[in-house]
Amino acid sequence: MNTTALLAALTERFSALAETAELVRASREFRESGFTTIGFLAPDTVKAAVRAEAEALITAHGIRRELRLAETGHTPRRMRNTRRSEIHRHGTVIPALYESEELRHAVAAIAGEPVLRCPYEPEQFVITELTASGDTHGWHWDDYSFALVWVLDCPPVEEGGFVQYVPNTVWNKENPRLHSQFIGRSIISAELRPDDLYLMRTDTSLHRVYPLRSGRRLILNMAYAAHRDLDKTLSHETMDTLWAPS
Ligand SMILES: O=C(O)CCC(=O)C(=O)O
Ligand SMILES: [Fe+2]
Repeated sequence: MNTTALLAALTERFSALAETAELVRASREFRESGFTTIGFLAPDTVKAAVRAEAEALITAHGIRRELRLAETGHTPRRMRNTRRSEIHRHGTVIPALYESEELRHAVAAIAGEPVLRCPYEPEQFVITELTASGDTHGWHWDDYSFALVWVLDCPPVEEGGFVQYVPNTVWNKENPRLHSQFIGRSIISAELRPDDLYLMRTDTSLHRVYPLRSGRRLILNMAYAAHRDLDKTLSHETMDTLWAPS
């Protein structure tokens, strides 16, 4: 299927979704907890095309990262990534989906507010692969309000790779006080399966991927902004460090 046909399949799915119980449930869950799984948002044809492109890109342009980031309390990143610039240069489906206004409108219906393209290009989308025991995307917040994550491959929950989050927390980059965020708050864990999508309020949810014990995990993260993000002066240290060419 070419990109135009894939976008048409998405449009068809979105028009069938309006006001369905699934959409209403997801929207309520997202507003209550800052997280919801929304695998119903895309048809299998679109998911298969995203997976095929992500697999090809991570194989050809994946870079291994092993570092700790001071801005998030020295939490680890152990992963392989393909950055936005490579995806944009060598991909077709993923950049076209990111540009899709209809996709943003569908996400906005769940978020309950307008969903905008991320104004800082390097943060718009990234492919992340965890392959080795101990691989993780450690505790952090993101700069922008929303992440739409396409789960392309994921081991069973007993092997790790599920997502954990603590909603309604605030990121102070100069002094993240990571451990203090957990005191008196609950960590919520969500099981993910291949072909899931999830939406997270990533600027105010401290989140991580539970370290892998075995197996493999592959995701595409599409980041989106809210209007409030455009008024903030955001710095981009974690992303600049994380996605720097090496
Ligand atoms: O891999 C995931 O599920 C989360 C990814 C993430 O938090 C990020 O890319 O900022
Ligand atoms: Fe994140």
